[in-house]
Amino acid sequence: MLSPYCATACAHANIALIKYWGKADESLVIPTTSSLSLTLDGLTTQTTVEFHADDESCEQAGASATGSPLLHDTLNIDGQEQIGTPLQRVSKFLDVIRERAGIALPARVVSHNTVPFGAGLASSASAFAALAAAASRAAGLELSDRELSRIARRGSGSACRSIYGGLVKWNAGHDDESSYAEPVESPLDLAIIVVLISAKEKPMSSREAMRLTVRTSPLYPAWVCASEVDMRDALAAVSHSDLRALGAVAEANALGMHAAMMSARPGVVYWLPQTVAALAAVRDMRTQGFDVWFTMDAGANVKVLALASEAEHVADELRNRMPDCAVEVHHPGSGVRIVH
Ligand code: 2P0
Repeated sequence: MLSPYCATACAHANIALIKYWGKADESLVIPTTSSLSLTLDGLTTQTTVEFHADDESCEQAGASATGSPLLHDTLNIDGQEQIGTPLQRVSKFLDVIRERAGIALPARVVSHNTVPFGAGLASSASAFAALAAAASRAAGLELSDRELSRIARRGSGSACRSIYGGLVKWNAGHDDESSYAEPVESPLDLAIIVVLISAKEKPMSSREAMRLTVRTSPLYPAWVCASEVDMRDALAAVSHSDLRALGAVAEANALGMHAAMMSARPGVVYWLPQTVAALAAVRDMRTQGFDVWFTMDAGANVKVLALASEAEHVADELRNRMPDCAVEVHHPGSGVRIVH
C-alpha cells in the first residue's frame, strides 16, 4: 500500500518562443522579462516523492538504501544516486514545500527522464514541474494550478510553464504572488522539430550563464527592452493565427538572447559548427517555401517551429540536410499530472 506521504507526478519539457534569460530576484526566481513557451509531448520526467514518517516505505520510491528511516533527503535520477549540488538544489526546493505544509520530514525523490540532462532541452523545466506536483501532493497540499506554477518557479524558472499544456505565458511579475504562468488560447496547431546537435551536458549551466549575462553583458538591457515588444508581437501573432509573424519574432528573440550571452564577459557560446549549419538550413528552407523558423536555448541544439500538419515533411527535409543529426518531431504536450 502507498504511504499517505507519497505521490508520483509526470511533466513535459517546454520550449520558449519568447525567452526567459535573467532574474530580477535570484532567491524568488523572478525573471526580468515575461516569456512564452510551448509544452511538448515526449520529453518527460516522472518523479516520485515520499516524505518519510518513521518507518513507512513507498512502493514506488523504495526506502533508503539500508531500509531504515531516512535522516535526510535522498535523490535518485535515472538510477543514479545524487549527492552535492543536484541534491542540495532539490532539498532547498523541498524546504519551500515543507515550510508551506508545516512538515519537517526528509524525502526520498526518485526521478525517471526521457529528456537528456543539461543539453538545452529544458530538462529542469520538466524536472521541477514534476517534483513540485509530486512533493506538494505528498505533503498534503491542495494547490491551484497557479499556486503550483509559483512553487515550481522557485525550483527552476522555466518549470512554472510546464504546469500547463500547449502554449503558455509566464508573467514576469514583481514578487512571488505576481510571477506565475498561465495558458494562452491558440488557434495555431504548432509543432517543434528538434535537431539534435549534441546530447552532452552543456559547458555552463543556464543558471550560471544567465547570471553572467545580466551582470556583464552590455547588450543585455537592450534585449530586455526588445523582449517586451517581442512578447506583445508574439501574443498578437497568436491571436491572429499568424504563424509567419510568430516565427519571425521567435527567431529574432532567440538570436537576441544569444547575442546578449555571447557579449557577456567572458562570452557564453553554446553554438557548435553543426548549430550554424542547422540555422542556415532552416533559413534556406524558407527561401524554398517552407514555413519554418528556428529557436535555440542554452545549448547547441536547434528547434524548428512549424505547423503540426507540415512537421513530418519539415523533419524529412531536415534529415536530408543534416544527415548526422537525429531529428525528432514534438507536438504540444499536456500539463503536469499526478500519476498516483
Ligand atoms: C527559456 N531557458 O525561456 C530559457 C531560454 C534557457 C534558454 O529557461 O535558473 O533552467 O533554473 O530558473 O529555468 C533555462 O533556465 O533556469 C531557460 P533557472 P532555467 O526556456
